[in-house]
Amino acid sequence: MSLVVLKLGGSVVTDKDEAETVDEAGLGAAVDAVAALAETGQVVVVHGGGSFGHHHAADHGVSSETGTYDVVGIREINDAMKRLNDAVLDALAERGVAGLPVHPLSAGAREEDGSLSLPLAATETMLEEGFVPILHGDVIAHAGKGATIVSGDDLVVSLAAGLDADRVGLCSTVPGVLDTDGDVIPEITAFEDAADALGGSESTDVTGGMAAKVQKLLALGAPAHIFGPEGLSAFVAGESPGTVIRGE
Ligand code: IP8
Repeated sequence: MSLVVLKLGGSVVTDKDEAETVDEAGLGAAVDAVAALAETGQVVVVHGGGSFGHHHAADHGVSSETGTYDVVGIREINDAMKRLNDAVLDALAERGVAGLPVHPLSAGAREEDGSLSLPLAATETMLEEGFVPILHGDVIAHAGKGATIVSGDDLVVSLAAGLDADRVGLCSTVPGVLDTDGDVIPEITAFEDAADALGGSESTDVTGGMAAKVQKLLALGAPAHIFGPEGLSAFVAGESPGTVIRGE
C-alpha cells in the first residue's frame, strides 16, 4: 500500500495574524485532502505551528537554535501545539478519519549537533492498524540545550526517510519554489537547478528557509512536492502541482 507523508503548513490551517486562531476554510480543505488520501492508501500528517506555536516560542526566546530550560515556557509552547493538534484531529473525525496524535516532545529528541532522533514504533503501528498519525512542529528535548523547536519540515524528512514513504507533500502558502522572476520551478533534481533563486548552498544553514528545505528534500528517496493550497486536490490525484524535488 502506498504511503504519503503530508505537511500542512501553519499558515494554511491557522490565521497567522490572530493568536491561536484556526483558519476554518483552510483546515477544512486540508482535512478533505487527508480524508481522500486515507481512502486509497496510508497517510501520515504533520502540521506546522502557525499562530499557535510561533508566538509562544518567540515569547520564551526559543528557536531551533536557542534552547531553554524553563519548564513553564516549554509547556506553554507544547500545550498550544496540542490545542492545534486537537483542532486538526476534530476536523478529521468529522470526516470519519481515524486520526491519532503523536506529540514529538514525548516521542523524540535532538542530539547535540541538532540531528533529530524520532523513534517510529508508534507511528508505524498506528498505520498498520488503520489509523492516521498526526504529528506537529513542537518543542523537543535537545542534548546540551534544554529544549529547542523542531519544525514540521524536519519531522517530514525524518518520517519520509524512516518510513520509506512513496510520496511527500508540503502544502504551504507559497505555490512552489520560485525562480528569480517569481515563477514556479516545476522540477528540481539537483541544488544547482535552483541555486540562483535560493541564494546558493552556502546560505542554507543561515537562512534555514527554502534553500535548507530543498537540500533536505533532495536527500530523500521519494519525490517531494511543494505547493500551495490550490494544489492540494492535484496532489491527492497523484499529479505534480508546484515544484517536485527529486533527488538522484
Ligand atoms: O511551523 C514550528 O513548526 P513549523 C512549531 O513547521 C513551533 O516550523 C512550536 C513553533
